[in-house]
Amino acid sequence: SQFSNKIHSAKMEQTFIMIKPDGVQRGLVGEIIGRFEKKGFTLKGLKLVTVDRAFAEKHYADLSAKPFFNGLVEYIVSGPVVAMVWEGKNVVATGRKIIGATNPAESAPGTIRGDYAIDIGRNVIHGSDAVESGRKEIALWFPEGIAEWRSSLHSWIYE
Ligand code: IDP
Ligand code: MG
Repeated sequence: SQFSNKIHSAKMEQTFIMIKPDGVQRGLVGEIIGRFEKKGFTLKGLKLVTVDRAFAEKHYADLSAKPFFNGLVEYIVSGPVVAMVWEGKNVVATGRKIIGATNPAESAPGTIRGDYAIDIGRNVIHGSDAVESGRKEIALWFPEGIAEWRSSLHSWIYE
């Protein structure tokens, strides 16, 4: 074909992305999904869910010793969130760049947190910090599994 078959060796990854309750309440769902879509990443899982304390504590288990842990859990259970799985080459690290620094005071303009957030405890969005934590988070949030499909745009996005 006119297209290289290098796509078969492209290092595909998956990441767990969550639009937090403030992002949902503020009407940022479409904007955020659009940024990942337009970049070229593939949506593999999507749902609107309200989680309970125990679930939020599990998701943020690594932070349980932090002084802000309780407030963080309260924040995450305060309303529905949009849970997603996105797939693509380097999507974990690139997703974190699209999201921006944890503290919106330090997030660059052009990033989601840089453009739409002010306080660290209302920073709109979560993204997995490594491929392995992504795997764990996807298993936690999508025990039912995720969609299996391949975008027909694949060869227009990957060389
Ligand atoms: P990340 O979301 O950029 O990966 P983490 O260090 O994993 O940042 O922290 C998880 C979440 O906990 C942050 O997104 C933020 O909402 C909250 N958080 C982190 N540090 C603080 C803090 O110092 N005060 C209040 N909330 C915090
Ligand atoms: Mg984190």
